[in-house]
Amino acid sequence: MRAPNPLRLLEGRYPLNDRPGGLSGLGAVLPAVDLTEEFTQEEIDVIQQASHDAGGIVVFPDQTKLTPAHHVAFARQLGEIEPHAVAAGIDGYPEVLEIVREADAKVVFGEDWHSDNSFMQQTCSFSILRGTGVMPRRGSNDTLFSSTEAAYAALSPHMQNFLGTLTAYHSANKAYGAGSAGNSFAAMQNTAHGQNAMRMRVEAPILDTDYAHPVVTVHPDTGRRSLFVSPTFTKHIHGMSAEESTALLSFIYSWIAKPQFSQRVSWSKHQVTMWDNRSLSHKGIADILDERRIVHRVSIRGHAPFGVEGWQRCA
Ligand SMILES: O=C(O)CCC(=O)C(=O)O
Ligand SMILES: [Fe+2]
Repeated sequence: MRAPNPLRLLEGRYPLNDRPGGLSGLGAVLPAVDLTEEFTQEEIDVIQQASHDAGGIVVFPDQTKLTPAHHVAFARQLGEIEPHAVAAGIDGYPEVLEIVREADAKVVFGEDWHSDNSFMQQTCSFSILRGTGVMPRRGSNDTLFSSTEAAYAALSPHMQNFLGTLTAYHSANKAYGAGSAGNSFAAMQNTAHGQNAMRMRVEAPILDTDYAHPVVTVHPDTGRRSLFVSPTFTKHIHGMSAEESTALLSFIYSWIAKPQFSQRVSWSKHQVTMWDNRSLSHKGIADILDERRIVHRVSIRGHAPFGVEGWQRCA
């Protein structure tokens, strides 16, 4: 029996990227964590706190022994798993979304900014993305993150107050529905050849329902405020004309995309990256398409996002 010492998980922790002029605090690497272990609640708390301290991005390198079963088991320790509502999981593990990008991919899953599952009523807290043994060379096809908390904090108090009064509709149909380009249901099935393509669920009732969420959300653990809209899933701002909504949303999208709020996460084989969708927006960069890339995602169900009015800290 090892002595209980949750802080052992932080041994050797280092910042993801101490870029001069950038958000040096965004992202931490935890080399001492082996995700095949079963953790105590205290240890899970330490990992979550490390994520909060790093603005929501934690990287676990060299998880060479991690199987889909371990991936699911670790995710379960963080909360209830939310299988993707439109795309089907892999055989034997419906909770695991396999994202295959062929070397000549025409369609890239998650290519534009978004927060995972913002189209659901209970959105996603953490996503845990595992790089498999099939990954392109380091520095290509990275995942780009933006701190929507830093983006909110940098707005003027007038704009912060105004946005805090608004709600916006999020829609799975916008991204995956029949009429949409790029990421659509049909197009996503072309992410890879034949049996490697993403498989869609036979039934996806989420395509028929949009949900309204606050434009400014409050993180239940940290109390930090965030901008919670995205070009992938947000349709329009409640109570505004189309012209007003489009103009305001495009301002927020370009604000969130500013480099000073961002962090680029490069991949190695068997690397796991966990991020907090309540603090960040992200996108898959497809810059050098000459090697295959296979990643597995498991996402944790969060809660219906809290707005600035009347939010409560979760117990
Ligand atoms: O492939 C990537 O880098 C990110 C894709 C994505 O948006 C996701 O896994 O949630
Ligand atoms: Fe995503």
